[in-house]
Amino acid sequence: MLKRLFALIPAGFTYLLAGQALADVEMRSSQWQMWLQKPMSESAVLVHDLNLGLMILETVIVLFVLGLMVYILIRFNEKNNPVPSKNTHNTMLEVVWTALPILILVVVAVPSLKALYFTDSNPDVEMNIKVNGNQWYWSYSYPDNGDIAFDSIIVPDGELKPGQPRMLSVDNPLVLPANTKIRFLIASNDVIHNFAMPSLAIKVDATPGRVNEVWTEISEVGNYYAMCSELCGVNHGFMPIHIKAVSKEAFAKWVEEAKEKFADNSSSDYPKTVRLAEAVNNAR
Ligand SMILES: [Cu+2]
Repeated sequence: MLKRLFALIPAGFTYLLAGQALADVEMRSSQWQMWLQKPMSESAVLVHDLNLGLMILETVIVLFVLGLMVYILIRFNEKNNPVPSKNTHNTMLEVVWTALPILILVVVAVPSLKALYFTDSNPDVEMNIKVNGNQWYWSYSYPDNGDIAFDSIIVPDGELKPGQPRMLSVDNPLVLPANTKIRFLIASNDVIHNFAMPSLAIKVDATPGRVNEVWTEISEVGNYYAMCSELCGVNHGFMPIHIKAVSKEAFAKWVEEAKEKFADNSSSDYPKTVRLAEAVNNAR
């Protein structure tokens, strides 16, 4: 009995380590996570650093205001200050408490606008991806790679394979080359959806009738998970986004396979209504 228990220990460690490794490699939230996902693109690093800087600044301001309030409560209460001052104005103080917040906002605006312009568009992109939101799945197409087009539909709970995270896995992930500048052109076929990927600092509305743009350069090969981030109807929670970042060579190989696999899909908004209805019913 004891021997069998001991035999289980290495298996347990392997399980724990595998779980840990999965949490590190797979870009999704982990249990008790208190901070952002690890930034995996230049834009994400910029946004991450901006967030950290702002948090520090905000903490200093909150502590300063709290300190002032505590001081006023103690120093100027009725017991400690029985005869109140009759002063109502102090020009110097008023100038300072108007000018200082303006100055802080100007200081904050500089890195904010820098990050905003950097993440918005990049003239040197190497390839484009069209992203289309649908109720309730995503369609992707590759205009620069033989116009491959396919739908990406959630894997229902009963059909999950080992290693596929629940509610985040899809039948056809968005395969992308890592270390490549990619532009996403994002639109919708019905209502407003939102194409998001926390570890790449992407969150862009997919709006019917207009094309929104964002770019990225994924820094590492791996699986990246997210979900539609705009409440878009009853199955909003069942349209995950799975980006599978691969090496440039593996991507070139995948493109050749995908051209055959998705040969019947004439356009990106080709609706596989029957498959979708099944998937949605099973996921519920
Ligand atoms: Cu949606």
